[in-house]
Amino acid sequence: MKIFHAPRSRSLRVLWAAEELGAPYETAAASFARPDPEFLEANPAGTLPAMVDGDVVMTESVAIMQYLGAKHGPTPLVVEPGDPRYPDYLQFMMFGEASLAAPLNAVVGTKFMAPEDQKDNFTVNIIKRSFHRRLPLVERQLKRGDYMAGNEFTLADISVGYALGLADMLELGDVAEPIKAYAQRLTSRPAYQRAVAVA
Ligand SMILES: N[C@@H](CCC(=O)N[C@@H](CS)C(=O)NCC(=O)O)C(=O)O
Repeated sequence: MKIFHAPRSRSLRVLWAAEELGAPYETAAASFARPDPEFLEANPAGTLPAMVDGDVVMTESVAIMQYLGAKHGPTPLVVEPGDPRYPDYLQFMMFGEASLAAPLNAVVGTKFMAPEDQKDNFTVNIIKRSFHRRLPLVERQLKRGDYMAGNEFTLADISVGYALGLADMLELGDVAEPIKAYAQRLTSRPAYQRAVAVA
């Protein structure tokens, strides 16, 4: 399996999941600013990640994690339908990208590419506020267990954990103590440490 990767991009989710699952992979350095032909063939949209596994080509980080979980399972990292934790697992798997990380792309673009006098703008400020308004859902979940789907770490935590790390990198502001402690639990995992060290 080849993963097109750039440090700190959403391909980190895929590397992290692969490390947790013990799934073998190789990486190819990729840039969405200057995509090379091999990367564009795997993902004509030029977004990261892209994953090629034989005839399988996928480009959505959360979907790739689920593909890996199914391929390398059964594993406690995946919660199956029928398990009482399944609705939370499903919800936070999606929430991490759709509600938390996806809107932050506009913040990333503005922070790194906007002219100085356009960095502080109405849209970006709304997105930052709305990120913080969504965090109470994470906080409520942490009152129910140590992770998003109960007391065991699952792939849903990689989905949410990546978004929390992205917000931190963008200096979006302080989060509540339980969320800080949760993020710390996630980033201290050996599999995360191995994934984040990949260049
Ligand atoms: N929903 C996609 C989002 C992919 C995405 O936006 N990736 C970023 C890097 S973290 C990117 O390639 N941005 C450049 C662009 O949108 O052109 C996923 O979760 O994989």
